[in-house]
Amino acid sequence: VSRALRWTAVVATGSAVAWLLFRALSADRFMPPAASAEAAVVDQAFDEMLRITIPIYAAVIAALLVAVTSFRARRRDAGDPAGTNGGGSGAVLQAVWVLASVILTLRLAAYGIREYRLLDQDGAAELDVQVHASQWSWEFYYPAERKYGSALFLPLGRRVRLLMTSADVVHSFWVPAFRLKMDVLPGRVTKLLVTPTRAGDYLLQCAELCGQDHTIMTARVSVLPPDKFAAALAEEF
Ligand SMILES: [Cu+2]
Repeated sequence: VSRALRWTAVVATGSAVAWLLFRALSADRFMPPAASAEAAVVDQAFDEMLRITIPIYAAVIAALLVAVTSFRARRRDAGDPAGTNGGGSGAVLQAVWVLASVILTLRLAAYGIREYRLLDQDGAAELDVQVHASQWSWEFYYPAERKYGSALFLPLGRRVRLLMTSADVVHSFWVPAFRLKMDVLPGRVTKLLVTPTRAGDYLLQCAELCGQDHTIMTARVSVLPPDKFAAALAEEF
């Protein structure tokens, strides 16, 4: 096989793999539209990770396919039946590869740190809501208004702090549209800060296997403009 043909095969295979993965993994394909300030940061990090990792993965797959089909032990290599007598340029390649991996890993870690700070539990909030989880339902309490509810009402554009605890086993508060997930534990209060950016109804789903009815341990999250939020609290409970 000619060298030009081989490189064409590498580029074509790599491009096909990259295209397929980008299509399959783009964030909006398996997540609902982003509805919080936090979600934008998470999606951005996810997209950036795809942009870094997919081309590398595609290049490795393409090179692997070419290597498997092209570099085989030949008759004249009889003294080296395994065909392992390679050239001497490996050291430079390895050094470059290790250095590049370290830089890329640090870059990905920076995103993780940024998201961790985003969930900073000491951040100031404009509203506190208590979240009570139990097998197999959610209950919400608004201490300022002294109101209970089975749906979570949140004011649009306000930074809310959720103070969460469980009456029995470990549950997990997960609102895919907010891209936020936090364990809810018995005997401990976990906190989550969220700033809703889009009015509408969203799904809260328990994300920790917690018994027989775990899959239907859901609740409605309703993001409302501030005036409607006040009205809903007055009415609903
Ligand atoms: Cu649960």
